[in-house]
Parts: sequence; C-alpha cells; structure tokens
Amino acid sequence: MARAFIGFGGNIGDTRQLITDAIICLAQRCELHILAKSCFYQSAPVEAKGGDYINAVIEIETELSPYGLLHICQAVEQEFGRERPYANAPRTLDLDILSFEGVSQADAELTLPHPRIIERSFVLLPLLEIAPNFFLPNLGELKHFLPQVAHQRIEKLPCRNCNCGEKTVSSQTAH
Ligand code: PH2
Ligand code: MG
Ligand code: MG
Repeated sequence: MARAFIGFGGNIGDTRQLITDAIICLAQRCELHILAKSCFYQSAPVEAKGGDYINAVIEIETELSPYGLLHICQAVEQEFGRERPYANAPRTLDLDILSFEGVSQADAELTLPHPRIIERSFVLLPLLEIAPNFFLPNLGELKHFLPQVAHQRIEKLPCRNCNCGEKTVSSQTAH
C-alpha cells in the first residue's frame, strides 16, 4: 500500500460542493481508501485568472500505481465538467497528485512530488493541517516553507461538522 496526497481546487460554480462530491466519488472507488481530509480553504488565484479558489487536500492509501491514480483523478475531473481552454484557466475542479509515497519522477505527464507544493499556500496549509510533520526527502519538513508563502491570501473556512475556524464556540455545539 502506498500513501498519497491529492489536492483539489476550483473557482467556477459551487466549488465546495463539487469538491465534496468528488471526494465522495473517490471514496466509492475500491482501488483507494481515504485516510484524512482537510477543511476547505478560500484562496486568491496564484498565477491564474478568475475569482477566488476553494482548495482542500486529502490523504489516501492505494495499491494503484501513480499513473493508475492519475487516470482516476482525470476521470473525476471530466465527470465534473473540467475544461482546459488555456493553461491555469478558471476551472470547475482540478485534482493534483501532490505526492505518492516512495515515488520521485519528472515525467512530462506526472511529476512527483508535485513541483510547486512549497510555493503555494493553498497546498501547504491544507496539507499541513492533515499531516503537520509532512516531510519530503529533498526538501525536509514542509512547514518550514510557510513563511515564504505568507503573502498569499488564504482563509480557512469554517467546517460544517466541526467548529474549527469559528471565533466563538458555544457550549451547546461543542459536543
Ligand atoms: N491552481 C492553479 C493555479 N492557481 N490558485 C489557487 N488559489 N488555487 C488553485 O487551486 C490554483 C491556483 C493551477 O492548478
Ligand atoms: Mg493544479
Ligand atoms: Mg491539475
């Protein structure tokens, strides 16, 4: 079994719902098992056009190969109406494999780990939420890269099934 992390992002339509549905779609696949999912984050577009993005990250375990997982991710993107008119165009749903345990490769179709993980707060924050000590062999602990992306606007959205991110937690909803 390999552990892998997948990043989700989108800025067209009800992205929060689309990501929720895409995660349910993945959860129904017998080839992988979801271990953790982050909260949702609203972020300013980085090197991209359009409105704010919603981003999230999940951790999975799978017997699939990296390309097997990539093809599932691409199928989910298609199912949710992904179009690619130009690079970094606004999109309904983007799924990126961020890392795949034990795999380091620079193929044109799939570079692993994802080459821009440490440059993007919309990846680092949700990833570190579910894997605070995440470590990459050539880069070390990813949390050390947070100061470099501190200028990128990002906000953790309050979750629907927990109280994280809320300023006040009433005693009635805390349990
Ligand atoms: N994805 C991109 C480019 N820029 N910016 C934000 N905030 N969120 C994204 O998911 C994103 C982006 C290319 O995939
Ligand atoms: Mg992407
Ligand atoms: Mg992508």
